[in-house]
Amino acid sequence: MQTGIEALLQSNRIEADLKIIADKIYNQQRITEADGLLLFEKASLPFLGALANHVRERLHGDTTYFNRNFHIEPTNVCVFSCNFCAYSKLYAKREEGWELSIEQMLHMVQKYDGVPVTEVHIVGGVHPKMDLQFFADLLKAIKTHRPGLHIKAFTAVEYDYMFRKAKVSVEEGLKILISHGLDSIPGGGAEIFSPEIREQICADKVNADGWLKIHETAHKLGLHSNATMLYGHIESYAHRIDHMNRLRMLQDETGGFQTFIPLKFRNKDNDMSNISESTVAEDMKMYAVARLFLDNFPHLKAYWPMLGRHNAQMTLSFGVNDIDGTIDDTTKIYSMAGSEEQTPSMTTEQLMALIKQVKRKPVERDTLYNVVKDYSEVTVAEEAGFSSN
Ligand code: V47
Ligand code: SF4
Repeated sequence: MQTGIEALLQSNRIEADLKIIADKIYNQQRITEADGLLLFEKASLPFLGALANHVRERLHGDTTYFNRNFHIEPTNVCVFSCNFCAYSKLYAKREEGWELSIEQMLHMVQKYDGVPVTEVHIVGGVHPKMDLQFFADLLKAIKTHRPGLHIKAFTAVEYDYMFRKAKVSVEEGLKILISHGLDSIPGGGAEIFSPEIREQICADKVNADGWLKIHETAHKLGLHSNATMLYGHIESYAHRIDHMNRLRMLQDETGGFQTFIPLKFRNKDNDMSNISESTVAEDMKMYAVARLFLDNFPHLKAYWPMLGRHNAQMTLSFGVNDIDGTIDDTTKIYSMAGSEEQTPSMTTEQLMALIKQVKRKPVERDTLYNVVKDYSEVTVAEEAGFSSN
């Protein structure tokens, strides 16, 4: 049993170690995996928030990015059976799901004719009949209709399946899709890389090495991509650090990642509903440690449709500089898993107000973080079209 003196010495040691980590951050030195773990386990939330905010402001000042995008989910039929997924219908039960044709998806794109969206985000289940040719044709149809629309499409899980089925290498498959209009890759499917967790939550889909290889190849072909991590279920802090460390190592090599997006596990209507969701304090800790550990990722995104808009607003004080920006309600993956955002739709003026309320500067970006419009001088009334001009 620990005596009072021993406990005091230990707490002094932890304080000294945390101070060393803080000095590293202020001196722009990389923190180690052990440092990351200590931050998760021992640092207070105000301490983490102050450090993460320091890094955020060094990188981006008050700028908080959002974009105007919409989602297409080609199908929710999936050959895989991730235990956390409330969205997919197994292929065997496909009559309960949806499967969109190229015409139907093109029609969804046409609905945005004249609307100043800059990106379409396409991601869905893994349907055996939707193959490489189908998706190449889809990309081509969208690009032909609207060449300026950035297509961010398909997770590494979808690529792994469609390339294996078409018997092409990752490089060959990506080159085909790029030649048909693919512009960048979203971050989904990463979950938690550690095999001991992956086996329990998503045993049958692409493993960590496969996921990383697809992103590495994409980066070498000149594409940018994002990375996610599904946190707050059965993983430990060490698993989270291991996940982020693998991403940090790949980023050192390629520099192709733009944004890290921690995804909070939601527990409604899935096979992991017995697991409680993380607290808001735990969510803020996650964002702060990610900002401090991933020193080579330019951006940290809070995906508000999943976190809820008010919690997303709070992350802006814990290292986050991007709150995505879905302006429609076409994404179902979170609402079906229990997010409070049942119809995830925010207008530009709502996004702007959310960001300005916490004294940050709203900036609309395109997918590659080029500035589309700086909203710092625009009032909410003007954006809503109520100005006298
Ligand atoms: O990989 C599925 C997650 C991801 C649940 O790159 C869940 O800009 C929480 O990756 N609770 C797909 N999360 C979505 C995704 C994404 C979203 C927004 C932006 C970007 C980007 C990427 O959704 C899956 C999985 O990790 N997910 N079920 C759930 N119950
Ligand atoms: Fe399929 Fe993706 Fe759901 Fe897993 S998370 S079952 S791969 S749709």
